[in-house]
This record gives sequence, C-alpha cells and structure tokens, in this order.
Amino acid sequence: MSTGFFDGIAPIRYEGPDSANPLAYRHYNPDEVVMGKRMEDHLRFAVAYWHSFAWEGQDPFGGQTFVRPWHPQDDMGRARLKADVAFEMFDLLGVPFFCWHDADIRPEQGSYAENLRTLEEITDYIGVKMEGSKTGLLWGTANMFSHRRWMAGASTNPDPDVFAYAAATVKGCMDATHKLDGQNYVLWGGREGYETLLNTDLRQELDHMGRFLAMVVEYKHKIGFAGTILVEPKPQEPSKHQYDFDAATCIGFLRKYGLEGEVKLNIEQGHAILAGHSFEHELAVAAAEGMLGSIDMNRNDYQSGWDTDQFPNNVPEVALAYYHVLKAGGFTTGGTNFDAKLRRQSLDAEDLIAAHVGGMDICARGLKAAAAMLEDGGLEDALAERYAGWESPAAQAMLESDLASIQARVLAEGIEPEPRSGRQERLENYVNRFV
Ligand code: XLS
Ligand code: NI
Ligand code: NI
Repeated sequence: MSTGFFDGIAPIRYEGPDSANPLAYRHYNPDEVVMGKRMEDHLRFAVAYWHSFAWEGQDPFGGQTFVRPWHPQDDMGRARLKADVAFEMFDLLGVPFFCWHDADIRPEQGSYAENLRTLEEITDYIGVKMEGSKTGLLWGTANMFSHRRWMAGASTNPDPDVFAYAAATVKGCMDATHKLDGQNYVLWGGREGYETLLNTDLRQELDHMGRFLAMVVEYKHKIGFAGTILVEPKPQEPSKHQYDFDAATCIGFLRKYGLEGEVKLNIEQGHAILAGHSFEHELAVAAAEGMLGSIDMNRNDYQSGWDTDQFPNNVPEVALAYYHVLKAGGFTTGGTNFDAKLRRQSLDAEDLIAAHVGGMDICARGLKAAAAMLEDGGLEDALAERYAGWESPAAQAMLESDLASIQARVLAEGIEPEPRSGRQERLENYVNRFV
C-alpha cells in the first residue's frame, strides 16, 4: 500500500539521450555494459537517508522549510512512515543502495538504552522492507555530531563518559549494519577535532581516536562483518579543525596506528574542495595508497566556501573522478553515495526525484567518458612516455645506490638534464574530446 507521497510519479526508466522527459534517464542505463561490467555494478548508486528524508531544510539563518507527513521526527510511527516513503523513492529510482545514520532512521531522544531499542526496532522494520526491494545497504554510520552530548567530540572527547557513549553507539550501529548486510561501515569525524587549541590536548585526542578505530576493527572481526571500514576525510565544519583533514592526513593517521591494512577512505567531492584540493586529487591520493574505498558524490558551491552538498552537475569534473576510480580497478564494496541535498526552496516530492535522476545521469555520463578515455589509453600512454626514462637499467640501479655513487656517475658521464615539455594543454585538450 503506497503512502501517496510520490503520487503521479512513475518509475524512472532509461529513454536515451534524445528524450525530453524530465523524469527519465538519458545516460544511466543500468544494463549497459561499460568496460566489461554493467553500469549499475560500476556506479553502485546509493541514496543518503539524511539529506533526502531527515533534513528539514534548515540553514544557519533559517529553520524548517520542508513540511513532510513524517514530521515531527520524534515518534516511531512516523519513523516507519519515513522508511515507507524512502523505499518508495528507492524503487522509483531503481537505486541498488541507500545509507543511513542511526539518528536519521529513528527518533533521537531518551536514554542510550531507549535509542538502542528504537534502532533495533526500526532496522528490523527496514530489513523486512529490504526483502521486498532490490535496494541494499551500502553503509551505516553513527551520528556523533548533532546531539549536544557530542559538542566536544566523540572518541576525542575530554570526558571518558562520552568516549564510552561513543563506543556503545558505534557497536549498536555496527550490529545494525551487519544485520542489514551492509557493504561498509563509515566513520566521519564530525566533531573529532577542536574549536581552539587553548583547551585541546592534540596528542591525547589523536591517541584516543586511534585506539577507538582499532576497537572498531577488532569488533568487525569479532562479529564476522565482511564489509569495509571507511573513514571520511573533511578539513573543517562543524569543527574549526578536523583531525581527518584530507586523504593524505587520514593515510598518515592510519599508518601511525597500524590500521592501514584494515581501513579505507570514503572520499567526498565537497570535502575535497573545502580542503583546498580537487576531487580527483583526493581520489588519486587514496588510490596511490590502495585505500580508495567509496565516494560521497556531491558538489560544493565554489563561491560560498561552505559544504553545500549540492547534487553533482559538472560532467568534466565527474568524468575525472571516475577516471581515477576505474583506473584503481573500480569499486569493490564501495559505491557512489549521493551525499547531496535539495536546495531549501525545492519543496516538492518531485524535486527529490529530479535531483537524483539528474545526479545519476551526470555520473553515468562521467563514467562513460572516463571509460572511453581509459580504453583509448591516451593519458596512460602519455604517462608511460613521460616516465619512460626510469625503465633503463641505469635509472633503476640508481634507486639501489647512494648519493656518492650517483655523484661519481654524474661526473663520469657528464650528465646534464634536458628539460622536456609537460604538455599540459595538449592533455587538457585530449580530455575535452571525451567530455
Ligand atoms: C558531512 C559528512 C557526512 C558523512 C556521514 O559532511 O559528509 O554526511 O558522509 O556522516
Ligand atoms: Ni559532507
Ligand atoms: Ni559524506
């Protein structure tokens, strides 16, 4: 029995690039084979429960703009209605996955025990809905940033009771994710950072965060959770400074605490921009270390300087992102989670559908362009040519030698390097042929 929320909207179908239907896929054709794999299996789209169903339209200057039948979100009956509507949208879109925080799916109120009980209840309810749907769980996570108890951090909180509460919360969320056969478990350190160094012991906080993550990994193995543990870099917001600043910082952190073989990264476009990087920079850094796990797809407004979490709409950017994903071998447990929300004036049910249809189409176009570039091999050939000098035995031997021997060889052979063009414009022109 339908909730009626999406009344009048038919399931979204692929109609091809010439379709003028605003609610049809023009590029996302789940069964189309790209580089030997179905598009759906490449992209592994997920809807983010928080932006689409839990967020009520607030911004720093104004309150709720969306009025939904499941508001106010303080009651289990309305939490079930929210889940019913969510699965109606997943079915209309034909998305293979969704993602949640505990606080998105059940009311955040009462004691720890009460929150755990309602989490178990709603995830049982969601589990039954999943049986009747093609949509699985890409990842679950704990919201350890909204409630006031987390204001000074979760695992990095100076109060050991908050560390305990965080450990208990993550255990409950991992159990629920495991129960729903989640493909990954994510930790984004929303308040794992500081507001001022004047009251912060960096060393102690980082050690606690490292130990906490090790406990997560230990528990994953204990319960036989086969998914991947992912951390999500972001430089700031809500904290002034977050410890998981960017991909390189996270990789250093994971190595310091011996977790580099156990944890991968969930890279988000908007967070990359906030860190002063590009999305493809963050993806390339993660991939270079074999730690590219999953992506949060969105885009930031390039003027506002906030994490605006808009739906993607820039094909050249998205194409370069998927180029790095494909080059790294594609997703295994990861996928493309739309960590993206409507603008707060987009009030209609149809806006939610249109946003995802557009985002999925942009990603499909980007994927196809990325695959075409990889298959053509132009960038890889140019790379191979640029580094070809290193194939020579003399160059390889140098890496096993030492400064003094290298100096002797430079003198003996009269080595004087000849600068060569980096050919950046030519490569940029090449990319533009595909996007
Ligand atoms: C916020 C983060 C958050 C994580 C999940 O900026 O992107 O949505 O993806 O906690
Ligand atoms: Ni984000
Ligand atoms: Ni995110």
